[in-house]
Amino acid sequence: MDTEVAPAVADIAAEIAAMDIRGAATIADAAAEALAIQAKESDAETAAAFRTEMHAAAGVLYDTRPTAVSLPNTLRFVFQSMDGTTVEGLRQSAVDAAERFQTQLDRAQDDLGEIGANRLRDGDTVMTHCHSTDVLACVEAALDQGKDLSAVVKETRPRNQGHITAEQLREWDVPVTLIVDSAARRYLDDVDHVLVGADSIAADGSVINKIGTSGLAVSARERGVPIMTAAQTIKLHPGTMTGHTVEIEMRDEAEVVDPGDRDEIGDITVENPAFDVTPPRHVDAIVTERGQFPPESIVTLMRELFGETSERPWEA
Ligand code: RUB
Repeated sequence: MDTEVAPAVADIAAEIAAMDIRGAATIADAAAEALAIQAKESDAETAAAFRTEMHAAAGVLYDTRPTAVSLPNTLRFVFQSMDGTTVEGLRQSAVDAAERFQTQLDRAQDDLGEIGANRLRDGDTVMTHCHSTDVLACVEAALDQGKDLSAVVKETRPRNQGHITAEQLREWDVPVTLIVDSAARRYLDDVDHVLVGADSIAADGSVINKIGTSGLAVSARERGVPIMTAAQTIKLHPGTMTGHTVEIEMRDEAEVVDPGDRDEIGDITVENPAFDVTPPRHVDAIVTERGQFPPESIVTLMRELFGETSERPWEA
């Protein structure tokens, strides 16, 4: 019989899958919250039953979206910290670990923001793609330092996460120009930096981020505009140290073509990859809470943080 997970955990998983909860850092925060809920609401009578429930909850969360490694990294953190021989002991350690993880997540974003802000000068214009809270932390820290910034924001089809970025920047009184994705090259001459986030960073320094990032990076290189990735260390993908590649999520074609128009177009294939891979040679710096790194040297930090392991302690 399948182990039941707490209804609130199933709800959070459904919200991640539907992208009501989205963005790698926000997904990580929600996954930690969900594990804490599962631990608190468990009525397991034995330590073994409690662990089985926690594994089931982790499995439901893990299966939501495949590309953001922040999700399995969250599960790993909580499971590695879960300790005890009694239900109460395990419960307390899981709840404490989830809370600690969330606190560290917030602190890491603040620290990363300070580091990223140092790359931005007063009067700079930045170009953004998608909506990244790590990128916005850099912008916010630069504004707090008294720098004036303006932004060219790509809308980011098909889900238009650029609108969320634009709204946030306007709340901070940053002048925003919203453009369609295909206009990016034209506007690169007007900007000083391209700022993007990451869902995963591979051991070779490749940046896996919202579809369109790699094309933007190629154009930015051609124009000599520096491209910076803002990514907390929970975006580092330990599995890539042992040769695994990052799975790119393919989403529903209805995000691309309105189902009402589908028949009229005729018999075509529609594909909707949500992410792409930008090779390290097209990225100038990866900014983390541990400092900024040239992409090619990020593996050193990965080894320090994860060792050589890519184990999955959340799997039973
Ligand atoms: C979001 C996306 C973001 C990264 C980083 O994609 O690609 O750039 O997740 O975000 P989606 P953050 O909208 O499909 O989840 O810096 O907030 O972790």
